[in-house]
Amino acid sequence: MLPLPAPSAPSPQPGSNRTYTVLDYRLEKPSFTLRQVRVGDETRYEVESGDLSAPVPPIRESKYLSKEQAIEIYRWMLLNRRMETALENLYKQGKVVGGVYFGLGQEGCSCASAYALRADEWMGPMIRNQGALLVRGFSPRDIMMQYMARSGSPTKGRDASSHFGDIKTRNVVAPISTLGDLIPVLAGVALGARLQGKNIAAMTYIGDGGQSTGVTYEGLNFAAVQNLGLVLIVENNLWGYSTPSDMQFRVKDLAERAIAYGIPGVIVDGTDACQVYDACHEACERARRGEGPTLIEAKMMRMKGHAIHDAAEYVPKPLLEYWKKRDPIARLQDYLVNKKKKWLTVEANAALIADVERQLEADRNFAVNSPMPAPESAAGGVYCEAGCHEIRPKYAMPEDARAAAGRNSGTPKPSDAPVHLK
Ligand SMILES: Cc1ncc(C[n+]2csc(CCOP(=O)(O)OP(=O)(O)O)c2C)c(N)n1
Ligand SMILES: [Mg+2]
Repeated sequence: MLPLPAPSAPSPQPGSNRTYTVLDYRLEKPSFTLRQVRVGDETRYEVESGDLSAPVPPIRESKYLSKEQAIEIYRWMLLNRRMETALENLYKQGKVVGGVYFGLGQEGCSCASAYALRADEWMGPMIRNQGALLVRGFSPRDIMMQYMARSGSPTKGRDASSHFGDIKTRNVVAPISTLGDLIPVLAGVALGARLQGKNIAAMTYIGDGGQSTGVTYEGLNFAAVQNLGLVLIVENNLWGYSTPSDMQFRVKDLAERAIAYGIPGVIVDGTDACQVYDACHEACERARRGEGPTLIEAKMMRMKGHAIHDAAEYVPKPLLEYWKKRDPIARLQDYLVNKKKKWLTVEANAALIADVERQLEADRNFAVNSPMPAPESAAGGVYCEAGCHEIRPKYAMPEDARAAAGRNSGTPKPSDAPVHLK
């Protein structure tokens, strides 16, 4: 097993002055307070204080992204947005089985974070991270078939919405609805890789609401003490269902929580894909060096209700208007085409958008015209069939098994379990 590196967070001596830093990539720091009001029988919110007319900040220059990479992220974000618009229409046509969850306003966070992972690394997305699924190699047709419970969907019509992954080729752990449970799972993935002799980044997401769960603490603390390469993105989109974040936690920034775990905490503007990428890239590099987890708080706004059934009447309209001006796709487009970079000509941008629409149209047609599962297949895939859970080491044989192989013709004994888990 690789030696455990020393924890990188500062450990002050008793009596010394404690100073901690939380890296903040943002170029603006929006701060609003909300007031709860009753309208008839309903609870709503109004903006009590904060500058709603603040100018939109520029995109922060990326330290790492090349022209090609920045354009590729922009394309994923467009595909993410257009696919969700298509899903909304499919729902309204009665073709979706169950609900639809949107990541509107969060595409930069989903796509740029997933883009920081290498193909051999792992991620566990949540419901709003459909952009991350696209970056990991699922196609819009997979996701649309899934929502319509078609037989060709990743779960072959067994589950609607987002409960699917791919542990064989795309290294995606299926989302777990119980908020926070993905965190120890991804910590375990990083541990598993390390036992096989490799430090990898294992990325997952949690919302501002979900981060309050006990399992979030347990999973992240475990990753911290074991120096596991977990990259936890706390998507602070200001709402957990209809509860504003002020009513969920007392800390100013959720990244402050990293201090108590003894790990780095970073804040980014979640509507700026370049900031998201840079913070995730640095966290992944840290993971690959075996230095442990990073908590990245991405601040943005959930621009729709919790799911399609929720009209989000409780959200103050001026706040929506404020964040609408910070649309992650419009900002990145402006950065690439008009303002700073001029990396895309107007014509090249139009061609890229047309190409995304063409792909989406083809995938939508494919998904809509694909069959529902055959009724007689309903009981299939419920129980484990021979070989369906064969789990092979992905990176190498575990160190102890390798040692055991040297000793006794390749068959590890139960007593060869990794030392530190005994
Ligand atoms: C442990 C647990 N408690 C409650 C729920 C029900 N639930 C599902 S989503 C949600 C709100 C989540 O808010 P947040 O974490 O901020 O994520 P967002 O929807 O804003 O992306 C709740 C309470 C759950 N799935 N799991
Ligand atoms: Mg939230």
